[in-house]
Amino acid sequence: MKEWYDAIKEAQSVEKLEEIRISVFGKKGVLAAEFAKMKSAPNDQKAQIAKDLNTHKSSLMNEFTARKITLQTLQLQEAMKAESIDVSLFTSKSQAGALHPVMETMDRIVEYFTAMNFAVKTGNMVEDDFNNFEALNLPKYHPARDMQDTFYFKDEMLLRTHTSPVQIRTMMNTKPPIRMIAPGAVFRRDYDLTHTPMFHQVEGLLVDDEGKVSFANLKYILEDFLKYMFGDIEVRFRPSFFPFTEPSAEVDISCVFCKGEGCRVCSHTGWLEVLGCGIVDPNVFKAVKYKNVSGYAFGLGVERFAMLIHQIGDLRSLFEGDIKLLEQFQ
Ligand code: 2U9
Repeated sequence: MKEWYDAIKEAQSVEKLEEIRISVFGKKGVLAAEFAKMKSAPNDQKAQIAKDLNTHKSSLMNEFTARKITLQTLQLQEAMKAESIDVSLFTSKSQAGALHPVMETMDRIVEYFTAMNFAVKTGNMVEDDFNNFEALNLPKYHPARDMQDTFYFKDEMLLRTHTSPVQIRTMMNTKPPIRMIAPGAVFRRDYDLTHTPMFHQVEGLLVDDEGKVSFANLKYILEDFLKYMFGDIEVRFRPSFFPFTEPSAEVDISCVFCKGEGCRVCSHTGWLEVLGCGIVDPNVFKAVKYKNVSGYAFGLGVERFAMLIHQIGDLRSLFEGDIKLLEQFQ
């Protein structure tokens, strides 16, 4: 019997222990065989043999149960060890997406004007001559219409050179008053350090049906808007010319790089040009058949804003899809 006690004690796995259980306690096991042998023992010894065998049987069962619990506990510990996760381990950085700086800047601009109750309108990138030029007081001979500046299709169709056709179409199918912005991509045949053939604009238009809009209204909102975008800066208005506004102005902010001291970016002037604006030219209202109204309009290039906000030196880097640049905006 001793060998079976040893076998149970030394069993190294639950499976091995089960084999031993069958060999010891099974129908054809050693205990059954010993009980069978007892039948042929002398009668006066049978009681003692049976007693001894039953003592062994319960001792072996105790050993077996104890060993089984030990082996099961070990097995569980092994499994837990193998399946555990070390949360302190380093992992490779996950790739998170981010808005492109141009779109982020556009969203911020749109956010300001929607808060000021401007409606957001978009249109088509393929436009016709009337909506892109004629209605905006850019008559047939105007140099801006030149093949050099505009992408033309056949039948006087073209890629819009500004988002202004959105305002024209809005005025053609809506009565005044109007308070809207038109954000979107525009196209010009230009490619150098500061120009790309596609860029984004946000243009604004406000039309009052009582003829009460003044340049002071325009100055106020643009100054407030530029302070929202660039923080603590100075704003100045310079007289300028656009075919669709009269009077017109270009708007400068004090240089965000040198705080107006003068540096390479502002060509040592201390000022950066960021916007064009003006009072809508009467010829534009004539083209859309608006009478007795007045309004102001403005336009800006979103890439230029993004570059000034994020201190990006080369306009073209915004279009190269360079992951190293984009990762900085996560
Ligand atoms: C309507 C009437 C007037 C929109 C305007 C500008 C001045 C302007 C430039 C800024 C940088 C174009 O992207 S840019 O190169 N825009 O200076 N835009 S006034 O005037 C309008 C528009 C629509 C019906």
